[in-house]
Amino acid sequence: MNMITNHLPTAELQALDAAHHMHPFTAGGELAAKGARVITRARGVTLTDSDGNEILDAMAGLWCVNIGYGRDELAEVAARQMRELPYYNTFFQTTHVPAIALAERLAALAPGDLNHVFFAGSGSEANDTNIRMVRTYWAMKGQPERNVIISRKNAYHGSSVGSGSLGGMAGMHAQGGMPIPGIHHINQPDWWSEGGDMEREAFGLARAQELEAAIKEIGPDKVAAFIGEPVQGAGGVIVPPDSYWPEIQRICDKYCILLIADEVICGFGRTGNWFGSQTVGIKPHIMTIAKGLSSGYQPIGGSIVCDELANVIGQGEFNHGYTYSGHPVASAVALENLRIIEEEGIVDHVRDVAAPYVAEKWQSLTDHPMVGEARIVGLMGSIALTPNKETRAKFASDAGTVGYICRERCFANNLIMRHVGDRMIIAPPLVIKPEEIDTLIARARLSLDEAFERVRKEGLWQEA
Ligand code: PXG
Repeated sequence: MNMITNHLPTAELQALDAAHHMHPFTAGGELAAKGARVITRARGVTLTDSDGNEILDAMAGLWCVNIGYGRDELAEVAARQMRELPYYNTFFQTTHVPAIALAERLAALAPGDLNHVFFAGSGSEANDTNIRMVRTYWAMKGQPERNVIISRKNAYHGSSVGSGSLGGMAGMHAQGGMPIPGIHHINQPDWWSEGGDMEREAFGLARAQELEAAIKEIGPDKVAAFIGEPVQGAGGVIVPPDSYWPEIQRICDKYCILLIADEVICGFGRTGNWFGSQTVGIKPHIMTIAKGLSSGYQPIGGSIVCDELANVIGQGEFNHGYTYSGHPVASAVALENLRIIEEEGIVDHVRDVAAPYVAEKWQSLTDHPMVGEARIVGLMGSIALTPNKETRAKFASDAGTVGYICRERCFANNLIMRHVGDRMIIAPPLVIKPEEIDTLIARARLSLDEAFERVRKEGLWQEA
């Protein structure tokens, strides 16, 4: 067997990768021509690639490495757990200590009566659980016709058939027979792109009221649940107007619709509270969790469920579960991650130190000619690129052309800042220090300048 190590030349690793590795959300041919960037190690907020470049990871991997890279405690817990009990399942009336301890911890951390955890291996799996759980709940309550779940366009809830259907990504729905029946999508609260002449708060209210209109149209006795990310992440860090969530909560309460908060990105400190639901002031019946639950050190997700739902579901057998539900190693690592977040005051660090420090600097980017708005909640932020700040115009080029140029400049300047269309987004590890925030902002500015120059040179500085 060939040993493939970090010591092979980058080009050789890239060729092997292109030959055998199919990448998620990636145009294969394009990647093969260019060669994937090979990441070899990481510490704190910094990645190292196979050429020795040191890159500031302003995306915390995929929004998940909340405590930063390189925490030995998690490696030690994993090794210990692997030696003691590497695997056992939680089906058929068995359990084990790591799953018990993690469920107990999550019940204590989650607000209100969210006291029960159904484990999964990822956010996608957890949202699939949610689809089946809310429909089963209503069926057990004698209302099986209550099976429609309302979500939003441009939401991201995962990539499996169920969770991808819950999500509102048109590009995903176009492939592989999605969405499944019984999912209804309303518009998102994206004021910058879709607000037209409306005031931001009035627009937020109007977009929330689309939920009420949809419920009336579908029939209140047919709607099971509404799902939303407190702050949309993969959709481009869309910070909703303040008016939005209180109105959604009012409508869910009025029609007895279950509220599912997808906390996969917002959870575990990202917004400056333990959960995004607390930041936007909602009381969900279910929270979807993953990512920051283990800071990405192990694949684990789940649904934290309120008493009423868990009690009703518990009256029968819920024919659902995954081989790795509550996996002992993943659970032990998640528990250790939560201990670190708690004992090191990482949520307080976000709220009191990092978020206020970055907010001002992030906002200052709006003085750049290409930046229309800059928004940030806790440590998830976005800037909208535009050729005209006054009118919030889009570029004449295909959406994402300018964003991609900017992202490429970021890469060249050793900064991972993603683009979603023509929005640039950040979600750095929560442990980021003020001086690292300075570096992030300096590299972002430099990359914006270089992108601006290229955009003008290539004749892309044009309004749609
Ligand atoms: N819900 C939300 C809100 C997410 O952001 C999922 C569910 C699905 O989780 P899993 O663990 O199944 O991936 C996510 C995942 C991106 C990107 O490009 C975002 C995610 C995943 C991959 C890429 O921003 N979010």
